[in-house]
Amino acid sequence: MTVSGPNARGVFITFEGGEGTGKSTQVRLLVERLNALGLQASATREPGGSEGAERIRGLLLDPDHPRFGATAEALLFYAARADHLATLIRPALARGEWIVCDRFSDSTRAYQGALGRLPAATVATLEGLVVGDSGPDLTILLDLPAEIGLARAAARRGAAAGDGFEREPSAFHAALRKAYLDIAAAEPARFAVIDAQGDVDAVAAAVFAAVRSRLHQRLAVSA
Ligand code: Z5A
Repeated sequence: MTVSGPNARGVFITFEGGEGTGKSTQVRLLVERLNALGLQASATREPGGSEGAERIRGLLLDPDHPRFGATAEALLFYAARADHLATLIRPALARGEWIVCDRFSDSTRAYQGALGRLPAATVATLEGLVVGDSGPDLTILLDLPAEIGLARAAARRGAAAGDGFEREPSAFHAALRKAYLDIAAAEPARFAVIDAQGDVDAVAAAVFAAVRSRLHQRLAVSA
């Protein structure tokens, strides 16, 4: 089922949070649940999600290259986002579909803005230019003490080399958690903050409860 009538634009949900907080896992589970309800929903991710953006992802997350500075990173993330929006997100929303995205603009606000010290006004200018009125209807912030997320990500990675973000010290990841909570507190109508310490099923239940509570009119189902 797609969305029709006065709410012809689809629904855009983003997941945010630090490393290893379970975003990819929960994006997949939410899309499966929406599809099971008969809704046309797809998962995507940033950086990436479209062919051009995936190429830029390769530059940004190259384990053999140190991190670019915050300005270069913001421009690259926004170049990728422009392609992702133009080729995948906006067309899907125009068809009335649901898009569930693993990271989006709030990642740039947190990583390049708050942590990279790029002025908030600069990040806001890029966001206005590229995203405009195509921002998310709901953003789920998966909140977890940094050390738990880092341990989960390290266990999954095994012996593989981490990228430049994963090699940041633990103080970086703790500051990132606070930055995300500050961003969410400034926009409580858009954000749902979920405690991600529970097991996968418990977190998935909390995520769906937030979707149902915030988007019940768009869901139009009794789940
Ligand atoms: N970045 C940026 O700086 N600016 C931007 O604008 C954007 C991004 C868009 C992308 O990294 C990097 O780019 C990211 C920010 C930066 N840097 N970092 N760090 P990525 O896409 O490669 O990785 P990530 O976004 O950080 O996600 P992740 O590390 O892959 O983690 P995750 O998606 O949140 O978690 P997961 O893969 O679902 O789960 C991790 C492991 O934990 C896995 O083994 C799961 O099975 C397990 N897991 C999941 N949930 C649970 C629960 N509930 N309990 C126990 N174990 C669990």
